[in-house]
Amino acid sequence: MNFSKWPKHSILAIAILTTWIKTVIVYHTSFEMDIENAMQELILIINPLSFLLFAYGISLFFKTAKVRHRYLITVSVLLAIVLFANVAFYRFYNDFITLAVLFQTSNFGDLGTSVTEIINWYDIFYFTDVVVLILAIKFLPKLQETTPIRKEIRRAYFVLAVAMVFLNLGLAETERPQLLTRAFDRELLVKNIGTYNYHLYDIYVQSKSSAQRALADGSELVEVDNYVQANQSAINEEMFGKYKGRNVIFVQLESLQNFVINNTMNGEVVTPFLNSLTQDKDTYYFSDFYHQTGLGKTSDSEFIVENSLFGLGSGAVFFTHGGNTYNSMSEKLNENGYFTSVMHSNNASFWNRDVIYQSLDIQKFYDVDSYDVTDENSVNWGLKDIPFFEQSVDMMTEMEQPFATRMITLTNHYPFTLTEEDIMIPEYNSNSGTLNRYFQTVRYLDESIKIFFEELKEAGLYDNSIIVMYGDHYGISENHNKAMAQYLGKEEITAYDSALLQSVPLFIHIPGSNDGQVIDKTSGQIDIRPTILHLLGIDTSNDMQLGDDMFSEEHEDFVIFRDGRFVTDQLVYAGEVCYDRGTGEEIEIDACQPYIDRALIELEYSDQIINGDLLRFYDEDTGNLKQNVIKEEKE
Ligand code: GP9
Ligand code: MN
Repeated sequence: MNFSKWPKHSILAIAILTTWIKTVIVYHTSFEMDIENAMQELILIINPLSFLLFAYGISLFFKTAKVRHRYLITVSVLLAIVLFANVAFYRFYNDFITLAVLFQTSNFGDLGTSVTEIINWYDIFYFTDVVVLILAIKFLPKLQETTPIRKEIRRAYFVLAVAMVFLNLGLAETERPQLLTRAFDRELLVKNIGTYNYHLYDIYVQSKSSAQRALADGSELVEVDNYVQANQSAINEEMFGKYKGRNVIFVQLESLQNFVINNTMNGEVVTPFLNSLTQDKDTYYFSDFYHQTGLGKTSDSEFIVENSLFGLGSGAVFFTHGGNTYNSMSEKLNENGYFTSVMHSNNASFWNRDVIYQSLDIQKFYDVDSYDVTDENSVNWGLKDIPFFEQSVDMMTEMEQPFATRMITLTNHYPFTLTEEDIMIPEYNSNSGTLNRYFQTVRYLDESIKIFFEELKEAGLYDNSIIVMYGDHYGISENHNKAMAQYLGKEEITAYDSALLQSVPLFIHIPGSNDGQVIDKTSGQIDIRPTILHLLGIDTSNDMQLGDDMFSEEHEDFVIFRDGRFVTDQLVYAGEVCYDRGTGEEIEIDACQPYIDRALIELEYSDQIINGDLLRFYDEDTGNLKQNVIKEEKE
């Protein structure tokens, strides 16, 4: 090879290429990333490039080759350290590093003892690109060392870098819509925007929330507390503690909306088992109950139920505030002798569950690794609901009692697909494949719950438990309005209809209670925490919660959605229009105004608590501010 022919920017090109190739090899050898199609593979291959072009490209601004080379070596060493740190972390936690976790020092207690097991001698290969770069600088002839770099070249170079960013984001958006706004999962982020960009994104999200946290001092809580106290209804004495000591099994029913309950599709009953529960002597069926989730979807509904606070207006609070102090329902249950867990057959890192569950004091997460998942028993997102319930009940028999667990189903999730043998009713006939298939997966979900009840009885867990089941969020978005209008026999779906379609079913099934009823009080997920804790005889009068006991005589028919819409027994407010609930007619805004104001206040208080991490200042045993915390934080 004739070295004198090497072009001027060879060193920069070598730095970019070697780190790029190394990163792609590391993706494939050191992380377990499910690549499902050629597009995902392509995104994975190109995703380190945009960041590397920028990071190394800054060298073009330095005048002498010497400084340029020093800079390139420094960057390559730093990037190698970052990548290797992720590899080491992944070996232990099966997850990528996030700033929030780095600062949760308790995590590293575990890591410290096993560093020697995590790191091997051959890990030196993770620094191969640094070595190649140093050798290249040493041995390649130094051409035109001091000529300054032409502006046009620099400009063209950065135009190319920006184009790479757009290409990457564009491809990622087609593969995963709303990737950045919803921030589902670190694995998905890394898969789509690359490790290095992922860290930038994480730094941005975390610094935004720590700035808000740093500015808070707890004094904001006084006003919130007054509001909360004024809004708590008197407890229902008869119900308080009536089921003390029972196990509680929450079942989050994926994407289940209320419109399918007691309804048919082309003559087929969609939810025969759940329909029977609406008439059952041991079941309270709440027929005017709503989800209150935002972009965090499933995770928001978990958050709302645990904390009786709203999720956030943008992003998923599970991600953005996973390290906050919370006074969760699980924490209260632990204090009252319960063993708390979540059962869900997905990666632990999805929705940042592995991290926030520690903050929520959930004692055990039965994630995908607790289940036997095979090609035969899975579809769509993973383990089918019937084997999920069967395997979960087996694990429940081993749990220390009383226990409280939250089971999260998966099969009735977009794109609503089933394998042939699980199809029990035909598809619907609209222009929306999504809605057409939805009825079939809902039918399957219904069947799985029936089997779940039978399994609980067989395992001897049924009589001593309370089973609380609710839809987590809508399954059919407004993109399918035309098909929905056809199904509901309406001309069109208006903002009024859309709001009412956010109703999800809630069943509180209490074996032996003999008091089953259909309850049409207007309520929402935020009310579950106080309602259930009160049934178990656990006091919540000092808790910073925005929900209200649904069994209270004073419970107000008023439910607020995350985007400011609301529903009462008389009114619906949506699309900035006030509707008479009974007729669906538009009415004067004055009728809605007091509720509009209250909705904004409640959402604002909830945001303040979360953004300021205010519960770290609050002592829920006494209902007072922790004075010492305020002082410490200020020092
Ligand atoms: C993932 C599952 C689905 O674990 O809970 O989340 P979703 O997409 O419905 O928010
Ligand atoms: Mn969901």
